Amino acid sequence: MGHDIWFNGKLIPYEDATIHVLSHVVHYGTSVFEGIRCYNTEQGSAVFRLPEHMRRLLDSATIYRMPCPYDLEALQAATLETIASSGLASCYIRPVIFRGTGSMGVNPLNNTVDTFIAVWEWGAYLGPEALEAGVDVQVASWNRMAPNTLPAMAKAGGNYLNAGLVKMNAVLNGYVEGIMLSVDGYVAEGSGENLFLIRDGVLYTAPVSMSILPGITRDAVIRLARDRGYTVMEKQIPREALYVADELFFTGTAAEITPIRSVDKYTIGSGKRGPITKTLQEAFFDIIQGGNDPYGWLTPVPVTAPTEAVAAS
Ligand code: PPE
Repeated sequence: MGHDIWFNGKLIPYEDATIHVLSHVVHYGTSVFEGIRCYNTEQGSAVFRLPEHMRRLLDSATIYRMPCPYDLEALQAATLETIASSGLASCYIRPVIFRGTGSMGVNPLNNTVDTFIAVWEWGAYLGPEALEAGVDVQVASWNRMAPNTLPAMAKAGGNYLNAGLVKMNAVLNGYVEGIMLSVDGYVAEGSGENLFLIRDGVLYTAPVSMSILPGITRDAVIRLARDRGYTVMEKQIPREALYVADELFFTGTAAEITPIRSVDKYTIGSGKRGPITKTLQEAFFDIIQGGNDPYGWLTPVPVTAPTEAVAAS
């Protein structure tokens, strides 16, 4: 069935990776997590920005006062071990730190802090055609959380109750995704992606003060764009700027760089992937597919001896 899961320090069979119904996380959403991708590059399997993801995971745990017994190095080693044991050349990686059993009630301080890492195969997040054709989206009627309610910088399980409402409405209305506005009505991000807008050759994206998740793909795209001579500005984007954009795209580990071809049935640009979006996708794919790594963003997965089953296939 599924691949072995690294649970509190060791790999265990998929079937055995279970938790108790009275775990704190089940009742109160007390988990922090990451989404990371391992790519089968032309130079071998490699994980994209592994230290940056694990640092954000530990930051999320710190914000929620979850003392994780594993440090940055240990989490990276555990990830590589989990991938290697799966035999997958490319996969999505999901590390989670959560509050387990101990006592009931809101206070999590007396509950266990448990850590696991799972891997699975995951294709294009917003549909197989999306990376080229682009997606149709709507502005969500649910806002991103206000500052000083839930910490937006933490990638916490509970945040995704809000994201789930946005995603369900979008899908039930016939769209692929919803764009959330901040509490004061500026563009924030998608339910699981950051957003970039292009107008007259300049890239705009919401600042972290708009309660966005500070995306690692967002950071990579800012870097790739600036190094190609584009101006990138982190500033407040009014909702209506979406409707008159030349190009729009989402960024995220799962979504990678996905063009947006319409918002609220306004056609964006020519209704197809725009030229700057394509340039940035190509730069990104040169790293994750080609394995060319000018920024040091790839961590190679150590090659293990193939098992009989793998060798036979
Ligand atoms: N905003 C949100 C709310 C978000 O969940 C993600 C990642 C991003 C921005 C982009 O961040 P980064 O991956 O560091 O570039 N969303 C993850 C979870 C998706 C899911 O459905 O689960 C992801 O892309 O892995």
